[in-house]
Amino acid sequence: MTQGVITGSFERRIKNAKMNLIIRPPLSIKGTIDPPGDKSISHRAAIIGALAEGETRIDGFLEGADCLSTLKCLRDLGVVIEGPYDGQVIIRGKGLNSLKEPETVLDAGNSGTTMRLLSGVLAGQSFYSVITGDESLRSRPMGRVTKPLRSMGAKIWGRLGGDLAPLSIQGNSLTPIKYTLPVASAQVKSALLLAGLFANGETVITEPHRSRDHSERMLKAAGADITIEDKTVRIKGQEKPLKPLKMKIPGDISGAAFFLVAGCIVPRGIILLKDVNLNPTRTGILEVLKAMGAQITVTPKGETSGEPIGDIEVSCSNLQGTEVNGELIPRLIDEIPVLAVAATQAKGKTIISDAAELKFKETDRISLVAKELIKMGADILPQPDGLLIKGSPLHGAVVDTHGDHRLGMTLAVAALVAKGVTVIRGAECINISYPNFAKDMERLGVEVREED
Ligand code: SPQ
Repeated sequence: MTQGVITGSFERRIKNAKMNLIIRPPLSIKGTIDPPGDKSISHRAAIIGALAEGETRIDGFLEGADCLSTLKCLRDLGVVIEGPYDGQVIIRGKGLNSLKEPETVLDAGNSGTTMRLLSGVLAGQSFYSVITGDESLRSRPMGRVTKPLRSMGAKIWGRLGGDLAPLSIQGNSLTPIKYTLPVASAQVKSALLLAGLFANGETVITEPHRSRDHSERMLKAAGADITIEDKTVRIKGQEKPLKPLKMKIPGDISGAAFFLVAGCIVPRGIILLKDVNLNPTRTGILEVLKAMGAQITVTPKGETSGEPIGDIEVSCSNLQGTEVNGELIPRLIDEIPVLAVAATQAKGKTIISDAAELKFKETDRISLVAKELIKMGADILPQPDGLLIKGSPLHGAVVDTHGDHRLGMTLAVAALVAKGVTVIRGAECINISYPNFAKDMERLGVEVREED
């Protein structure tokens, strides 16, 4: 048995060794957290940097397994990358047409963002490539990107007629399309925008609701011909080289969300989260928690790399149940698991609907969030498109992450208010998006123990 989360984390990230987290509920929590660099922005900084001409410098790059998968794929495509060294990455981009045919199968690991965004890039190359991922990623739907990419002229094959990875892509010359997404998705939108760089003319993409817009912001800063009007984005085939950027990646609000909820529900809790990304396409969680009665103070601190940032202070609050649906969903999709924990500690009923997309994440987050929280005594009912939760006390239990990082951290937050000890099996997956999660819990005074 190993104790102390801090020393073991790096080795575990490399070896992906099995690990359980054992958490005892604290009397209170207090402290300051610097959330990890934003995962979505880190992926995009690396990919757009690889297509730019010149040296892209990234500070605060998320060194989680997903973003490391993106760097590995780019290196296999011939891109020269230094780092990450303590969050610093240098990408020596050689332009839009500089990628090389990979000698090996590209491995996106557990990362949907890596596979979907790179599919858009690979579709417009002059070479052949194959991209695959782990068991979870190989079961996630890819038809949402392969179908529109095919209508741009891409040649893509995969299992189930192109819906499942491994995807095999013969790069081709692309023609622009006008495409309306059936469901809001930043990954599909971004894949098509990246493919649009290689198309001959203007690609037009419309979403039913706005999803995160980091690709649009970064492409614009790099000199792409991109315009945004309400829910429609237009991009023209890129004629000039993309400019390399100097970027400081803001803190990830999706990582911060675990501590936002923890601060609200743990008695006498008070947490300050520093330099968090406040992009309005990501701040749905703040709006919902405030509507539930959370005591949250946001102090804006301007912009970093074209993204608004600020500090967020949260303290223990009396929460009320609420309804979450519609345009809010894409603005907090990854925070719904931990929102469910907040709802277990709220007075009354919380109804989350219009969120069927949760079934297609690293796991089916509707059924597994319910299944694991029920083990801790939650009154939670899975619905076809969401969750129905009634406030109820929680108790410690042996629970499982099912390999899903966000489910792992959600259960850790639930453990903070559960009576007795909670054992979280398969907690090594937390390294996918938040390598210092357990260390940050300890920083707030929580007793967290690792067990091999
Ligand atoms: O990359 P991956 O595995 O798809 O990651 C997740 C997550 O929980 O970290 C989803 F499972 O986040 C997605 C998010 O749900 C990251 C993302 C992005 O960076 O563009 C967009 C969202 O997905 P989608 O399908 O709505 O575009």
